[in-house]
Amino acid sequence: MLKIAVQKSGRLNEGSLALLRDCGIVVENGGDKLKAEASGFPLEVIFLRNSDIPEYVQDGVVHCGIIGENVLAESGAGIDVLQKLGFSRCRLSLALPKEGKYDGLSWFNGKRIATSYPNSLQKFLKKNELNAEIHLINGSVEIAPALGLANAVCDLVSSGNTLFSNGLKEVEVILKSEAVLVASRQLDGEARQLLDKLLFRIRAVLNARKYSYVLLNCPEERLDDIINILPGMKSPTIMPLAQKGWYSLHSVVHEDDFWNHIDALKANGAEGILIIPIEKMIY
Ligand code: PRT
Repeated sequence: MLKIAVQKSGRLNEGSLALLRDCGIVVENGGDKLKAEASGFPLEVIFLRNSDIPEYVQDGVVHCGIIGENVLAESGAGIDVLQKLGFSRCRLSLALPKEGKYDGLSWFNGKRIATSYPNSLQKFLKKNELNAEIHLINGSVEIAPALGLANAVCDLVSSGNTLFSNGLKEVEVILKSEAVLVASRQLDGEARQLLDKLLFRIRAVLNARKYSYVLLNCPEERLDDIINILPGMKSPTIMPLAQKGWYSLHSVVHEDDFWNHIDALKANGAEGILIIPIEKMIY
């Protein structure tokens, strides 16, 4: 049985369980349960605080876990990132009162910075040869400048609303983060095999989330142009329509190119374009 640690409650919990669900693994997350056996895969889920997970993985109490990259960077735990998971994206940033004149990194010299991420901040200050004082606060870091406790803050930012409503502006990004699957470096044979199987399912789900399936109709004389726009995984599927001289073309399109491709398809005579989500994608 593979043991995975998932955040008990908070921003990572829902995305983690949704990812497992999309992998065909159902976990009951009711009440104050500390652990639950999943159905659909030999998996035991241990519910922990996000910040505690790196240590549990490092010590081999669990085989793997889903955490925010920022937590791993801060903990410095000796564990491996197996896969970026594409949710709970945020950044660890430096911010200061919006009326302050910011003229580059040297602004921080001699300043006091409030943060819950002292190790990541210390590393950044050292790398940039800055001499600032770190003021450790657990929670509500953004109010520190208004209380006169610090000149600036180093905190997680997602939409930027918290900084804005506290009269702060973001001036430097220290690191970017998203949810990641991490694993212990010492796994026995069975755990390693199960983890490989889980990773295979996760990758199939993540690939599918990045692509859509496209079906369209086009006249024969535009087929080559359309194939150039939509090369597909290997090459597109082409089928004749009942109407002579017309074809149906099926392919996949990546989310990054999606709207550009749709515009180009329309401009090249594609009609009746259907876009369908893909559930799993295995190369
Ligand atoms: O208690 P536990 O250790 O389990 O969790 P946690 O204290 O890390 O709490 P949680 O659930 O708040 O965050 C879990 C993880 O979600 C973090 O470690 C990040 O990897 C990720 N994440 C993504 C965020 C945010 N976005 C985020 N916006 N974590 C915190 N925030 C906070 C931030 O600290 C600030 O207070 O949200 C506020 C800013 O948000 P915006 O949208 O106003 O910019």
